[in-house]
Amino acid sequence: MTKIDLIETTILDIPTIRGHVLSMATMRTQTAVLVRLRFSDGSEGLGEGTTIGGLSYGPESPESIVSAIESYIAPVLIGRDGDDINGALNLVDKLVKGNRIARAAVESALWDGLGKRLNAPVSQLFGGAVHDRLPVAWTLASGNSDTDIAEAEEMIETGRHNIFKLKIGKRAVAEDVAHVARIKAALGDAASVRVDVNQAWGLTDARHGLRALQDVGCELVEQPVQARYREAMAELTAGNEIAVMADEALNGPEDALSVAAIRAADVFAVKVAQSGGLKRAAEVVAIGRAAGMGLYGGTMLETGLGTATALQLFATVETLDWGSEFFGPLLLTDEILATPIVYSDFCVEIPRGPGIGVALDPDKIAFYRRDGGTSIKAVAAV
Ligand code: MUC
Ligand code: MG
Repeated sequence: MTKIDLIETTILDIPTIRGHVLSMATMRTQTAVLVRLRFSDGSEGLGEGTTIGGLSYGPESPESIVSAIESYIAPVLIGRDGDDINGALNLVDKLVKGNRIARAAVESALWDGLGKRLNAPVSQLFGGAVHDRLPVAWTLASGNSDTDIAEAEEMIETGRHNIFKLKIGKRAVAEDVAHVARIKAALGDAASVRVDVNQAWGLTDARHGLRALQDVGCELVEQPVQARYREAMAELTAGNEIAVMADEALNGPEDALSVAAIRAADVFAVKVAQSGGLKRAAEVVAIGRAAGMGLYGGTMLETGLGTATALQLFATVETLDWGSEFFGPLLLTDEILATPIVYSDFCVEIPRGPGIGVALDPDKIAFYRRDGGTSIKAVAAV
């Protein structure tokens, strides 16, 4: 048996290349929780648990991710068989409710470890990759229309991105619509323009907003109202041609089923972390496919590590009608991977190699680490 000997968490704070202005917070730093598992045969597994804007995006913070792993997940997994991922997930599901990002980070490290021991990419463990690259969007969120236009034009010219997600919901609806209209008019048919409201609108604002956005050539609206207002999402979905995407409303397969059942969206933004791990994200994908939902690979703006993890899963998904947004590492001022993920021809490449397919740069981890990481060891392994 390959035992789990050690579970270690490390918090990293990495500056962003510019302020990332969202309806609920402006990010100038991204904070990632790295999880390292060491197994009795000397192999290791890496995972990442990352959220956005502290506690402003959702119910977990970097600090709560560390505490859930340190106090509740690590103690029950230490000493267990590292190859028995389903056994570990069932146990953690029983003992830890919510805390999906924390659970996902540990699960990712289990898959990475297993893949490395088997000398197989994680995509192989999920049935095999059907893509070697995925279309990848960029988020325009500088808070200024002219800066956003210049940024988008450069992205198109350099072949990096031609799908843009605009973060709106902070200003009045009419101002936001004018901002989207200006950007769409400037970019024209060279770009797909979409928006993410991050739950900021009430239903009345959303009714006006969706109609107006549709008229200015915006193709999709992500999470216009609060996640819990599923009937409102269903009304907006049924009442407009513009696609409605569920993001914060999708916390795992149970949510996927409820959203699909009342058609509270046209598209699922499937996120590994928000789903509660790779397996649950695969279940969200399966429910979405069965319900005829459009699919999109979503991000929590992870570093290259979490991004590579998600790429391993989404490489196995045949139909990603709306592409992906796995650009997290590009929003950061520095790279923490030994070899960066490759972006070219408006796509992101799926890393090759065993496990998640990437390695960390130890100097960068030492530079960006915040005090307060933890290490839980098996008594026998100390
Ligand atoms: C979100 O709400 O989708 C994804 C891209 C981005 O800029 O922010 C995230 C979060
Ligand atoms: Mg979103």
